[in-house]
Amino acid sequence: MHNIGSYDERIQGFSWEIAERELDYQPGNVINIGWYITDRICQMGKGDKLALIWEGLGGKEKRYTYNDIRQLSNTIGQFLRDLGIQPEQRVCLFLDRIPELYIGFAGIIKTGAIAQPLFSAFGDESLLVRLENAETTAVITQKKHVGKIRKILDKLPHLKHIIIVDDNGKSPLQEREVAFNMEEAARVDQFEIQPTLAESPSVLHYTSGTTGMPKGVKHVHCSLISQYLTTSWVLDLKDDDIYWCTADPGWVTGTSYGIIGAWAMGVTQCVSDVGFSAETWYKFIERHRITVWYSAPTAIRSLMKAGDELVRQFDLSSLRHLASVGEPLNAEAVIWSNKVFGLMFHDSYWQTETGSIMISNYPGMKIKPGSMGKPFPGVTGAVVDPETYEQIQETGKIGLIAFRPGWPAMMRMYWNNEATYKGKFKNGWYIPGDRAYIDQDGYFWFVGRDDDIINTGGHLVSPFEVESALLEHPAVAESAVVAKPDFVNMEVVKAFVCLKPGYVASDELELEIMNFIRKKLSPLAMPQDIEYVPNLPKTRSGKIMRRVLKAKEWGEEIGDTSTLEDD
Ligand code: 6R9
Repeated sequence: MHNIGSYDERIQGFSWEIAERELDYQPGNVINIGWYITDRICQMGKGDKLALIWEGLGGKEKRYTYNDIRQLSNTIGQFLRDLGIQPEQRVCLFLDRIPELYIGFAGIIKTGAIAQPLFSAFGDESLLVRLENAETTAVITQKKHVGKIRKILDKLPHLKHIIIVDDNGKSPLQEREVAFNMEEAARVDQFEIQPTLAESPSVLHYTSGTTGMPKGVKHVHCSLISQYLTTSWVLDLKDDDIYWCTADPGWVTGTSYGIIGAWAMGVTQCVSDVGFSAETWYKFIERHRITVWYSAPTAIRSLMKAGDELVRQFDLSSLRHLASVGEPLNAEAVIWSNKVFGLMFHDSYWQTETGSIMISNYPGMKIKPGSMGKPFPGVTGAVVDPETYEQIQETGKIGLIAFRPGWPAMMRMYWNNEATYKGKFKNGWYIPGDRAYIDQDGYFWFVGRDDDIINTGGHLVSPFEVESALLEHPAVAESAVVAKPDFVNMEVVKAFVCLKPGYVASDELELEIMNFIRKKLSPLAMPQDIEYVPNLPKTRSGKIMRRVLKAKEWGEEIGDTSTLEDD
């Protein structure tokens, strides 16, 4: 029996009280996610149960029980409090997928501070804009990443502490740096957890903006209510499951479902910090007898590419439920997974902003391959007219996806950016910025994004951010960045570049520019292709028409170019 029971019955008479009851939470009371994902599970008698099985390079493995993560998160919390970290200050996690990332997350939240996870692959520029915008007080990081912080330290007056978790004392610590070793520190058994309330801030995730710099999405402690119930009903976790969420906590999937959801249910999670290859992933599933697997279309398409024969070399019979998020999940991928694993990937749709799954295919419900499924019970979803924001009643007509605000995990604000936040609400709807249609059975079908943001392997990259970084290269006069189709990543970054006088187009220069962006921003934001052009198509008002360049890449009709500069 699936946790959700029958979808249609859950829709009738739905109330978030179902989750509140299961969490023993009463509105108005203290709610601290850090307590819920560690102490509460121990109080339920599961202190000796495994919370985390971690694997790193070179066959390293570490295991932590719920009592371990309770004590270790206390230890980190105490260390932060002793440093003087105050509730609601931002503490950034700039770590590879090591145990300190997962346990540190809980530790930060226990103090009432706000956890700000960032991908450790970020370069100094990506890091700078996010730490500057959040006015971050402390960063928890590793020796190998500290150089990137040192480089930008002068520009970060708010950053008081750089906490290094793997300092070996070999080279001297520099200004504002302090060493903390989670494994060696004296374990703190009793810690006074900050009595946060439903609306107290908990997590700050950065997501790419269309025209401006990245936006900090502020979440609050009661997001737990949605995250818990969606984990239960969509991912269908049960007490004896071994769960693997492949997402990095630098991305919202890695926190909402790679830390909070599963631990709030007291389930054993596995984490791999080894990187992707089809073989290592299958081995990981086989070795740990993974039962529930939450992944992303890019990974699934890479597995498809690796072929059916490889799958047969492993015993993957432990798997019982598969789910996916981040980009459109092609019908072929769903059909393929059913062929090779005997299970279909269940697509789910949501955003950093929504904090929890909004539209999904549920266990036990008929899957239409290629469809995102139906709104989560308790969430009112629709498609609306892009001009009037009136709900579209007509079956199959494309409009903007829209949700009625009111589910617990919804963002509460874009950090220091109320105007952009307000702009996301129209006619009483929250508008995520994606286009879709609804079929006669109420299933949602994704059509595309309503903006220029590039979705590369599930990661959102802002053309604006890449263009800004490109301008910092001495050879670049002007550039336009668009999505280029790609089988595995769905989209990759492509840059059209006009060179400054005196620079000559060459393959070496292309490589140099690519590398420049990789270091400044991240490997994902790095253009996979650079095309030198003498000039860029622009509107009469001087705006670059990315649409024209993108249509060319995708072999589509260019559409209305009446505002094009030299038509
Ligand atoms: C969780 C997450 C959100 C954007 C979203 C949409 C795209 C996510 C999708 C999907 C098609 C799906 N997206 N899931 N598109 N089908 N199942 O991905 O958060 O990084 O904020 O991205 O990703 O465009 O608006 P985030």
